[in-house]
Amino acid sequence: MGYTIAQKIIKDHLISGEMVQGNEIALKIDQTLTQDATGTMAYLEFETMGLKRVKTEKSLAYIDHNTLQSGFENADDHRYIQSVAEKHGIYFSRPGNGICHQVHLERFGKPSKTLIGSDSHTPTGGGLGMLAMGAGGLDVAVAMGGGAYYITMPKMYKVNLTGKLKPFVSAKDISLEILRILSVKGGVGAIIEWGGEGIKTLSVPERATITNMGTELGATTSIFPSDEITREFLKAQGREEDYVPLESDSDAEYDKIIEINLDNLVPLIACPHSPDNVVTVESLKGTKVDQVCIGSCTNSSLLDMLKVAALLKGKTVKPSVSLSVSPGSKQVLTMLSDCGGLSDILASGARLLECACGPCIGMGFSPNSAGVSLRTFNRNFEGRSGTADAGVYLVSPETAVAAALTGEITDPRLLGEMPEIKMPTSFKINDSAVLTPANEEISSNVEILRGPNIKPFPTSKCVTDTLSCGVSLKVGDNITTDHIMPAGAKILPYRSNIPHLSDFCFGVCDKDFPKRAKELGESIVIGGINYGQGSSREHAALVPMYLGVRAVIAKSFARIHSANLINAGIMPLTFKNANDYEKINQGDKLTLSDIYGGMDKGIITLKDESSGEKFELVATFTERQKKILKAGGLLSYTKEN
Ligand code: MIC
Ligand code: SF4
Repeated sequence: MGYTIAQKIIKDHLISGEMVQGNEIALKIDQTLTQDATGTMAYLEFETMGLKRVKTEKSLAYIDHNTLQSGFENADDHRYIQSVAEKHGIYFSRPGNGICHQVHLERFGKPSKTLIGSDSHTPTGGGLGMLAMGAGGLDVAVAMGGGAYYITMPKMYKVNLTGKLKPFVSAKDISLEILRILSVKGGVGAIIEWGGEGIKTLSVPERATITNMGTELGATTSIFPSDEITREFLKAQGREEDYVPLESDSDAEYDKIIEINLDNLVPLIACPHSPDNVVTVESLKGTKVDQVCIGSCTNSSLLDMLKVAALLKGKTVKPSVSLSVSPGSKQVLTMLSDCGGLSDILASGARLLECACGPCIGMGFSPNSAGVSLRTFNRNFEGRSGTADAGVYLVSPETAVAAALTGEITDPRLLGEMPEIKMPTSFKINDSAVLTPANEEISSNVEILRGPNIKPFPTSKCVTDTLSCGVSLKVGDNITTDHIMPAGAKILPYRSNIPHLSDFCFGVCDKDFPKRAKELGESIVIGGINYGQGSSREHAALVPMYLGVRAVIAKSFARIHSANLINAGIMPLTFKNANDYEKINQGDKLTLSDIYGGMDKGIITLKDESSGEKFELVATFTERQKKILKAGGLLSYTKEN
């Protein structure tokens, strides 16, 4: 049997484990990236390991999330990261240089390499044929130190594209179509390979839009072959030498094959509050729109921006709509400006935001109350925009422009002729905003700059053989990390201050949770299907850990969050019988006994002391995970070892 693209990369990077679906495998990691909102924590963890220099081929620290400096906190964190990077051999991408995934794609990603990033949209690199995965900060810290990255050997899915996109239908619509087909949990445990004749019509940035948004499927990652289109892109970026061809074998086997005919695709839109809530744009026509945002790591490439500029040229944004445009990188912004596209965008009445995540993570530009916001982003989770009652819709750049010009949801095909946009054959290269680390001889002189906002890493407790405590919270299906640990301009500056963050934990679901959890001392959280979907933020595990959560019992978990819980010493357990979920109530007292024996058997018994009923919980942990839990988390485990 032949290999899929991902299996080939896994085979070349396998340190231990068997490439058998469901087995734990350890991978060698070639590149890492961090962003600032998860980076401070990752570097504090890296420092704790006591290593002098990173051992990867290339590690980068990007500043793109917390660029709103409304107090000393973010600026201090940036300085901290910059100094750690300089000292430990990490390249530092300065604020303003762009969104980590866009810059990484342009300047550093390489086909056939492995990349992990402390950000769930790291799979953007799959557009270049990399095996790129999102991970918790601690996993990234370990990889920087030369340690392996552990994943469960995924299933392999293939999406075959045929045909060619019609004008005004774009890569984003392909992403929305696959979300419509598979849902936000349809990719869990799988790597999605994109292939078929149709991919030959997609440039690298378009492919990257698709692999970026594959995160919303819950997939481990998504990947495209590395072909002539990849070579052209790398050549245009002045790094043709990074090109290596990569494709799956003709007899590779897949667990699922999905066919999408691009000829039949129409403009799509994801409705509040989930990226898989997808309908046609046409079906919502006439809905009044208050705000439109174009940008984010999904749709901020030069290609996207040139399209937007061409469609806005000579036209004016409706007075009732506020339009923001954030180019993905300094390269994109410079080239957009040089060709005159930026002037066309500004002349239309759009507001230019800096090359950063911005509104995507609620860092400014929150919508008006109960506002309707159309965004070219990848997530529309409740409250994420910063306005609790806003309705956020996810769309392509074409659909975003149509709404900005008409003031309502409008099928972009009504805009007339689609201007022809070509990718440049050479990009403008200027890496001045990427700082090279100090060399080994002088790095010991580099002083680490720590601000007062950086609080010590919270200590976790070891998993004991018996756990007896109350249920502090019961939540439903598809709870996102934005529910567990919200972001936004008011909270994000405290990403290195767990005690302060803890006041906001689960704020979207229940404002009293932090107080209740503290009163209980130790507690258990009950969740539904796909618990912890969304971001890679380990804060969604570290903060509950700080508040005394010892186990989360759910119907199923999202991959990165489940790993983050284990890393924080919290047991992720699933109901053997999903209906038992109904029988446990918030406030019940639960006892889990013989936990160690149960971990070996794969089943732990739970007694609900309030009802007297007993239930079975699935506890399938690898030997390594059991040791991590018993040690009280990955940091203690790593130190012990
Ligand atoms: C996101 O898109 O949710 C984020 C902000 O980029 C996160 C990381 C974070 O929470 O800092 C992610 O996707 O992992
Ligand atoms: Fe930034 Fe948004 Fe992309 Fe997350 S999804 S990395 S917040 S642009």
